[in-house]
Amino acid sequence: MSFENLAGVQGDPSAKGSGNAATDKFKHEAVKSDTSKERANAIYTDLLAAIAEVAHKHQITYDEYRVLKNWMIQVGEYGEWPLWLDVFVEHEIEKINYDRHNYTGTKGSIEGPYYVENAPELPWNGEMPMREQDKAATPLIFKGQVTDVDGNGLAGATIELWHADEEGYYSQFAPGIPEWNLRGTIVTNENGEYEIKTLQPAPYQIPSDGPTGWFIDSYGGHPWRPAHLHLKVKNPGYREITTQLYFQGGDYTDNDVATAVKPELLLDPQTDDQGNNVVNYGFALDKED
Ligand code: MBD
Ligand code: FE
Repeated sequence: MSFENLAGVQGDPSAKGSGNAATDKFKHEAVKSDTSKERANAIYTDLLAAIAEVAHKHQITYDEYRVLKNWMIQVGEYGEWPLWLDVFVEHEIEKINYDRHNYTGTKGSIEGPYYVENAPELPWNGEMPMREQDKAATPLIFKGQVTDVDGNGLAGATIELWHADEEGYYSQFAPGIPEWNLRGTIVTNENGEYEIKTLQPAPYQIPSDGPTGWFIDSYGGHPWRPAHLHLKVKNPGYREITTQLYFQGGDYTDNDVATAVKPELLLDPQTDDQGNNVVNYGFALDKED
């Protein structure tokens, strides 16, 4: 294991920039929970027992303990807790909260650290806001219908779509990108349909020159996620879906660093005569319970 450059590292400003932006954004969210003292006690007791078990099992040394402390300080200073937690923990929370219900609609996946609410509205057949340079990527025409679980179209449902540009940057989490680049809120037509033009995303390397990257290096892992689209689909009276869509056969669909791929979420776009990738995907929303 190599931890020697942990202290006083001068990371690339992009990792620190997107990290701290994600932390600042999260700090503005009103987070609260009505967890009781009894439940907190049960959770913390088991959590500390799990830590004790690992420490004993692996006979953790004092040097290793100090490296952990230093690393945790660095994750905070780089603003990477949203990144680290969403990559390594969120998928378990998502699974627990999905499995608790008898949902039959579209599967969810993790939100990740780069969602921003209130992206500008787009018509059902619009184009995602993008720069001239983004148009060098292969266009992706993403279309389909939002329905209930019986297949009835849901008019006026919203699909919030956000994804990285061809260099792997998300607007509002990296400098120099227009505020709402590759972010939009699509409103379905009277049949629940949508058809949106965006660009084909590429495999994505999570910011890896900060403490999350050191963590991954330390165990010989890789920092890649498969190419993905992020989505939130909403319609009043229905369960809100937060999910991601991936591309069949794409790199890292089998070994996503964030463990967030599900087979139901793989797209298989076809190329049309104009060289666009075209894909149809239907979202089925469960009734709120
Ligand atoms: C991402 O784009 C992402 O989707 C996740 C889960 C973590 C880091 C960056
Ligand atoms: Fe992402």
